[in-house]
Amino acid sequence: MVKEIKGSFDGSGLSVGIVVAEFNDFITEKLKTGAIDTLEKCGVDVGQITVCRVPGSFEIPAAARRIRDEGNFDGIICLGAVIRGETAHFDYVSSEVTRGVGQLSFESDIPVVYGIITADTIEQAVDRAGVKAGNKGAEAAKSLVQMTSIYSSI
Ligand code: INI
Repeated sequence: MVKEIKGSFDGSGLSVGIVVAEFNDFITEKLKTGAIDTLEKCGVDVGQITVCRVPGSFEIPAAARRIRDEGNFDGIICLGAVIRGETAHFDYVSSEVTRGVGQLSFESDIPVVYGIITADTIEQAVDRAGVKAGNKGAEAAKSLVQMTSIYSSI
């Protein structure tokens, strides 16, 4: 008989950190709201959610690492929006935040999930923050709850 490990979406009892970039906050606030709504739907107590605001997406991995090191969280959600139209250094910021969150996720005992929008235009970013193409913050929150359950089953 094959053993199968499969995550659940029961987030009751979890303590969650959310690191959110203030840059492009007209987008990132929607991601934050989507993430918190989804966590609550999964049974996470709102009093067990801590939001840490950082200036921009570049600062997300370092802040998330400190939150991880603090030791009181079951998982961390990283939220930001990097928009190509707005910066010549789009490629640097987007690749650094992606690399940093990925590395932190890989080296951490708790799940660290990626809810960073990297978009060519403001319209694309708006679509991915709840207008046409779902809400990346909500998706990240769902993944977080699922991954905490998977980690505890492995
Ligand atoms: N930060 C973002 O989160 N999104 C962006 O689109 C962006 N642009 O366009 O530059 C951005 N820049 C700020 C960066 O993340 C840092 O906060 C800044 O460089 C200070 O380290």
